[in-house]
Amino acid sequence: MDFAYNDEQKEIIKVVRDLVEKEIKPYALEMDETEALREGLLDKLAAQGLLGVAIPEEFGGSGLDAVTIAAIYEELGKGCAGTATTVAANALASYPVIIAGNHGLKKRYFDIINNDHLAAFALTEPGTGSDAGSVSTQARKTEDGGGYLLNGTKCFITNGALAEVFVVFANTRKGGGIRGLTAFIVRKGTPGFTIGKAENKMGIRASNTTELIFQDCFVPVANRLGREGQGFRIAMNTLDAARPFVGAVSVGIAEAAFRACSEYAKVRVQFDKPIASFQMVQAMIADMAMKIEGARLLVQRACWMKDEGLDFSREAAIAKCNASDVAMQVTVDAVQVMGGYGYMKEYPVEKYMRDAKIMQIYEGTNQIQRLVIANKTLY
Ligand code: COS
Repeated sequence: MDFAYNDEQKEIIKVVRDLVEKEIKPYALEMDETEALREGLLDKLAAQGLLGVAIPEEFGGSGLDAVTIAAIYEELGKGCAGTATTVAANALASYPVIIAGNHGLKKRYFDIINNDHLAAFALTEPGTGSDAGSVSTQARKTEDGGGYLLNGTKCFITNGALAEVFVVFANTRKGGGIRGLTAFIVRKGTPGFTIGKAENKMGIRASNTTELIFQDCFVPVANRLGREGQGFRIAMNTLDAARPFVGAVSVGIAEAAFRACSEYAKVRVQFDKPIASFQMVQAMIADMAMKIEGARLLVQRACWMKDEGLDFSREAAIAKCNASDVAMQVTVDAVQVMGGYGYMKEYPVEKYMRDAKIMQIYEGTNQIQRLVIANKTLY
């Protein structure tokens, strides 16, 4: 068992950390307020290959292992979870193609991302959240059999207005249900495909979240991922792969909040002493440290299991659920340690607290994660 990053991983982490310190952290609040990435930031992220971390090398990506990807996302999470979400959505939208795309589709899809474009994963609908099998977007085969007409609305889609390509889940069976779920690749600008309203969110505000609307949108058979009815399994395998990365971003948020409130506690003087010298504050700091260390190890273990080709579905759910709960607890406590100042936008911890909340919700609520963990533990 080796707990250390290798030299290559250390070098990658250093490059990302420098980028975060210089280009992301100083502008995190500004991006939170303008609800957009700073001009030019996406190009800088793309120039470091961060949009294609999950894409295999043979298709022009960096083909990084999950442990390294998680380390990258933790660094991004320390700087701005909205930016991390924008970038991580590309990995989320890469997995269905890695899992089920044929060679030609992979080449076409990944060439677009490698050309510095964002991608999006579109499963959720107004009536479809935790019950992922209940997708009501329809994919009706055209009479000549050459393709499908997509009709329906997706919501809460990260990168909706920014992405060039989308993985869209629709139902090819009349009655709907899990067995009809099918995944398609749809390019921005395809007739019948429009971007709906952008959401005004509590946190991760630098990331873009929109509706997607499909009205008789023609998608050729060649853009179908796998077979009809394979969509649910593709979605589940994708979420398994991506959930540890939500855990990694959560660890980043928690670490940033922990550091901010620790530094503050050392200089904030009350009753003639730095508040860090008071045992009640020390207990909070110690609890935060334990939770963060544990969360990081669980994220790394889930990623390591994936890299080793082991069954990691349960560990992915554990990693995501635990780390996001930790991020919520730690950020709430960080605000508490900083008192009134923690509540103000002058300090970064209120943003960390808002950002942490979505980690418990997206890519499967923590209730669903507990369900997965319990089922995989009991049966
Ligand atoms: N990997 C592979 N296959 C899986 C799987 C996984 N992780 N989870 C379920 N399956 C398979 C099952 O084996 C089953 O296959 P068979 O019918 O061939 O036996 C099938 O999928 C249905 O499984 P199940 O009955 O458990 O499905 P449910 O409808 O009960 O849903 C949950 C399972 C709740 C786990 C699933 O709907 C889920 O993950 N929901 C959350 C969705 C989500 O994360 N949304 C976030 C939005 S996307 S960012």
